[in-house]
Amino acid sequence: MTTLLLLALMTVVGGADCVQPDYSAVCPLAIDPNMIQGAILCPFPGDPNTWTMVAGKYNRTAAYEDCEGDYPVEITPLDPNVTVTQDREAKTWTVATDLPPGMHYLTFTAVDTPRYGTPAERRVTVVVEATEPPNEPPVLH
Ligand SMILES: [Ca+2]
Repeated sequence: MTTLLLLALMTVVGGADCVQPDYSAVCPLAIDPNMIQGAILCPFPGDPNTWTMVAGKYNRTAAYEDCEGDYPVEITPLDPNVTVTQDREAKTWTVATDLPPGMHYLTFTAVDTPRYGTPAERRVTVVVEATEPPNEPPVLH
């Protein structure tokens, strides 16, 4: 019940007041704190109850915003095996990578650059645990 209330609160606050969501309070995985930079994001946007996946291709599409309105935002992954594409019109960012079994900490840096003034940077870490896929031996007839 407390978790649901917290999530509802985070959703409302995050959308209305441009506050960075942080799901560290609801993440059930045993996280290595040394691997976390910034806020923790769940692997499947809109589903903070799912933190694991079967190893393989991983895609994640979510929204981004700049609190002041329309400063250009550049999102880059720290891991060179991860790619990020941005749809600047829809203001969404899509992560694509391949995850072997194990814990994964995908860190991203978002920088917005006003025409005048100092660029502002934020880091977030998407946490996900990939499990080995089921594998039965082949069947011969
Ligand atoms: Ca800004």
